[in-house]
Amino acid sequence: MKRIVTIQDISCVGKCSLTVALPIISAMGIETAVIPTAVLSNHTAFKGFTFLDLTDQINPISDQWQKEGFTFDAIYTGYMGSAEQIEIVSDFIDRFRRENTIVVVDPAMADNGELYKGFTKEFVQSMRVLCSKADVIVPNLTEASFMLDLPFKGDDYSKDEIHKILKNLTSMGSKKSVLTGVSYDKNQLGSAAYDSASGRYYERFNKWYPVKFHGTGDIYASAMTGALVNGMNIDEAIGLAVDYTAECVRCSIEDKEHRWYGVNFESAIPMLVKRLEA
Ligand code: PXL
Repeated sequence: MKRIVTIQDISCVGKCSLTVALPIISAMGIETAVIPTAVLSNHTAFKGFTFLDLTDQINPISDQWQKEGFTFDAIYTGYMGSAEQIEIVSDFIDRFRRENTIVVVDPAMADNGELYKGFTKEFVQSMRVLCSKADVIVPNLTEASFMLDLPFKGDDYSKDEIHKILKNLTSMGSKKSVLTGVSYDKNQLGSAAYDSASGRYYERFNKWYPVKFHGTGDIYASAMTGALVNGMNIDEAIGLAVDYTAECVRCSIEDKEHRWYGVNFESAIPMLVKRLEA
């Protein structure tokens, strides 16, 4: 069985980061090891939250894992609590990366044109350095704009602009870049990717639902990472992640009692599993 380690916070309520990565990647038939970078009562889009930083646990866990000889087919990082934590996670990648390890970095730090609570320009700079180590990075358009120092233009991007952004993202050092939240018309939403080795671009779309939900970026990145580890190429992986994320949104809209803070990713798991069997 393939094994992924995912390194991100655990928001105890909120359906994001580890509480979606763990079930989604497990459902895809992949063992999922975790390093929680922080424990929050709930994610930071709520008015209040508690935050226990676990930075000082990362190196002891890594030392113990090296003694045990654990290896990983992929290292997938998400929300980080601080620049110091990013440096330690960067060392983790150096210690555990082997020839075929897929390193996926989701620079989860911003959405809708704004940085999440507590993040600064200096943090963005640290995230650029972490992204330079990745095989694949998965920013949304807000995160890409912060990392490339570009104005965020909402839904108003042409295909040429998206291609330029994707290419410039790989100039920071990753082999491939994936952009989420891409739309060229009001009926379709999806993502686009660039492979710097081949110079090829890819894009996949699904229905555009006129609602914004929290946590879709983490769901997308988890499904895409699982798909890559299951042997899909980047085109297939972004296609599966787009379709699964759209299905999560559809299920949430259908559920009249859906909670505002996350999507009904659970109801869409059968679709994800079926697609892997196909
Ligand atoms: O979904 C990204 C995310 C992850 N973790 C925490 C967050 C957020 C977004 O707000 O607050 C703690």
